[in-house]
Amino acid sequence: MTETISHSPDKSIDDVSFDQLRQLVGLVDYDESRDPFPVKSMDAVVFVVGNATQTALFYQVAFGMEQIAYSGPETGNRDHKSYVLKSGSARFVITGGVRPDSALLDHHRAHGDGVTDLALEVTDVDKCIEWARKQGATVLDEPHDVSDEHGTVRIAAIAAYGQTRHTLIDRSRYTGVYLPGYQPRKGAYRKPEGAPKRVFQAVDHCVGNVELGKMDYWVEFYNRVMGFVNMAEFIGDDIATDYSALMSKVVANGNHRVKFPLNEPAVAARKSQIDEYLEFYGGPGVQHIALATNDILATVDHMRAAGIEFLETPDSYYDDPELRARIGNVRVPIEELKRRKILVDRDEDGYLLQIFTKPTGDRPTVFFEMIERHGSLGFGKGNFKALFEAIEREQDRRGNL
Ligand code: TYF
Ligand code: FE
Repeated sequence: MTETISHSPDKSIDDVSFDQLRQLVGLVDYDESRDPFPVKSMDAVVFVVGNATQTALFYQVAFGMEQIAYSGPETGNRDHKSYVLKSGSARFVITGGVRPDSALLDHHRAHGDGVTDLALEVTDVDKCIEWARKQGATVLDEPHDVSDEHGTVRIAAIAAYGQTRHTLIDRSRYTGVYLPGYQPRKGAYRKPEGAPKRVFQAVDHCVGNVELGKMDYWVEFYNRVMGFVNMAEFIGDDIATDYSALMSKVVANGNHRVKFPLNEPAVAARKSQIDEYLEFYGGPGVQHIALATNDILATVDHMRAAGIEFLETPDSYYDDPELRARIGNVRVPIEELKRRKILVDRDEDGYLLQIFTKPTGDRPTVFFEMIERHGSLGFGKGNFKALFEAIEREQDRRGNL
C-alpha cells in the first residue's frame, strides 16, 4: 500500500510559500490519509471586542495588518460589525455588536475583549463533524452550505473550552474575499513610508487557559475528537510549583501547522497567572496568540514605535554566562536582543527568539507572543523562569498577590 505524505494541498498561502511556513511555524510530515479529522490550517482567529471599528485600526497600525473585508449595517448585517484583517497567511476577524440586543454584546459583557472562535480550514467538514460527534463533541452548528456569487463554503462548528468554538470551513469551492456576506473593503488607514511589508507572516500557536484539573481533559478532547497529537513540550508539577504556577501541555494537528498549548493553574506560593485570567475572563478562554515572524527585530521595533508594551526582561538575563553558553550563536549579536528584551531558547533542533506583549485589552487576559523560529519546534521552555517572573511583576503592579 502506498502511503501519501501530505504536506498541504495548497503549496502557497498568499505569498507565504509552504517552505517558508515550514521554517516559520515548524512543520513535520505526516500521513493525512490516516487522519480522522484532517485540518489544513488555521482559517481565522475571531475576536469579539467592545469596539471593532477601533480595534481593527489597532491591528492595522500596531500589527501591520491589512484590512481586506467588512460586514456591517452598510452591507445588510444589522446585528454587528466585522472587519477581516490579513498578514501573510494569518487572518483575524474583529467583531463587535451594533444592535443593543446583539448576542455579541452579552459575550463582551461577560468576557471583555477576547477570542470566540479558533476557526479551522478543513478539506471535509462532514467527515470531521461525523467523527467529532461520534467522539462526543458538542456540535454547535450543523454542516451547511453558504453561497454567494463567488461560490459556496461548507461550514460547521464544535464547542471547545469555555465559550470558545472551532468553526470548520471548507473554502475549496469559494473564491470570495472571506465568506458570503462580507464585501471586499480596505481600511482608510495608510501605512507610513518605511513600514515593514509585514510585521508577521503566520499564526504559530493559540493557547487556551482552562480550569484547575482540566488540562488533561482538554488534551484528551483534542486527541480523541480532533485527532491532534501531543507535542513533547510540557510544564509539569516540578516546574509549576517552583515558579510558573501553571501546568501546560501542547497538542497539534498531524503536520503541526495548528498548535494549541493548554494551561491550567497550579497550586503554588502565589496566585497563578492562570487564576487571574480565569477570574477576569469569566472562565476558560484563549490566553495568547503567537505570531510567527521572520524578522523579530523589525517586528518589535515597529510594534514598540506604535505603542505596544512588551514584558520586561532584566539585563541579567542576557548577561547570565550560563544562558550565553547554552544559546551559542544566533543570527544577531545578543546585544541586539538585549536592547529589545527579546528572549532566546535553544533545543536539540535549533533555536527560537520570542517576546510577549502585556495584555492588549482592558482586562488582564489576552496577550500576544511574537516568535521567530530557527529549527526549534519548542515553545521557549528555557525561558519559562524569566518569563513567568516578568508576568508576576506585572501581576504585582495590578495589585494581584
Ligand atoms: O505557548 C507557550 O506555551 C509558551 C509559554 O502564560 C507560555 O509561550 C506559557 C504560558 C504563559 C506564557 C507563555
Ligand atoms: Fe506561546
